[in-house]
Amino acid sequence: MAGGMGSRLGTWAVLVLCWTTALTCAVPVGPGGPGPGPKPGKPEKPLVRKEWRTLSTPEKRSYITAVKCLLAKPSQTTPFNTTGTFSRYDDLVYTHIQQTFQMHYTGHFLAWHRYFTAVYESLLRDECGYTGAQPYWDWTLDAVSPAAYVASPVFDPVTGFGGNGPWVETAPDDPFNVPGRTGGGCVSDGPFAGADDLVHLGPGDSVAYNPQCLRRDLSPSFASRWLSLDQTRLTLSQGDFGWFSRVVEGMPSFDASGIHGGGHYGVGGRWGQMGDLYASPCDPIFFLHHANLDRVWWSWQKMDLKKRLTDISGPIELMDYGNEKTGNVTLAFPVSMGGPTTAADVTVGDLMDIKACGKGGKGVLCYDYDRVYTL
Ligand SMILES: [Cu+2]
Repeated sequence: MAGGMGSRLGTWAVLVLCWTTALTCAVPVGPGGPGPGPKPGKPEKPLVRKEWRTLSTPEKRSYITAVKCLLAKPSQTTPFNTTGTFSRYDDLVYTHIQQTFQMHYTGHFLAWHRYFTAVYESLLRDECGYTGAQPYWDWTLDAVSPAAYVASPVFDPVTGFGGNGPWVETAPDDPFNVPGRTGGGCVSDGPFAGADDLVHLGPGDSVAYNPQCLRRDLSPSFASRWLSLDQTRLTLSQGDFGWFSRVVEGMPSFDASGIHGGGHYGVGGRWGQMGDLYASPCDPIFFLHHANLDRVWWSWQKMDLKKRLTDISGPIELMDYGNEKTGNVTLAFPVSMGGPTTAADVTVGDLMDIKACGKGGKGVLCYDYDRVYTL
């Protein structure tokens, strides 16, 4: 596969650079409030998350309508900072950008994104009248071939999120040239096409107001390699959480992407927001991809649930797999979505059980998946 050492070194150089930058970014602490979090006395039944293609056309429409509602509602970030967050949707993107180098390649990567996706789900429901659950994208169904990938119902122009952007040239020695990329320009069909100001933050760690279109750069051969059922099964076959999480996340190299990078670069390629480590939530497909990664984790947990509801490890600091800087994440490790999302601060331990529901007022998450993966 193309990419090789050049992409590895280039990505690493940027990682180190951005890591230094991220250290100067303060993370606002949330006041707690609506969204997921302990809701004493409120009996809850888990929402059941389903695969995108199994939703009815009206269900798909109501989800997209709620996403567009979040994109149109004003940001609540203003009291916390004076950044370029414009929409309520941007509040989540902002949180992701600010914490990028505190929660990727760490032990709490999966827990953090589990909470992030649940907060998004509750914003759609609480603030935009959506009545369903967050859908997921089971990319293993599409990764059977590059042609099947491009034809995914997720990219459908009428009942999905639209597809690719037109081809954008890249220098052949560009270290971020995703192997087999096919687009790069503004998404040209579907519900998010035609808006040159759908995205307001990024690229990279910039939180200045920067109106842009939504771009995609589909990389079908790359996606069919990393999002395959074989790769997913390899991930699920890991015996402990530390290795499971590492195989999900892979390494910052196109030769070792894992299922996480498979979805990001398979959709975002070189130029699309999904390929941007910081600003990737700008593409609404982010949340369907992360819901499925969460489903992979839940599938893995369910294979030995009692044990795996408490199995957590992995570094507190980015890539510190040898624990040379600090120790491992534990169940007591704090997870915050930052002030603007108004979601309560929780711990990793609060995020281990997706069906915690009421639990004497202490349950944070309350959802389930209609189907899980098995080995
Ligand atoms: Cu992320």
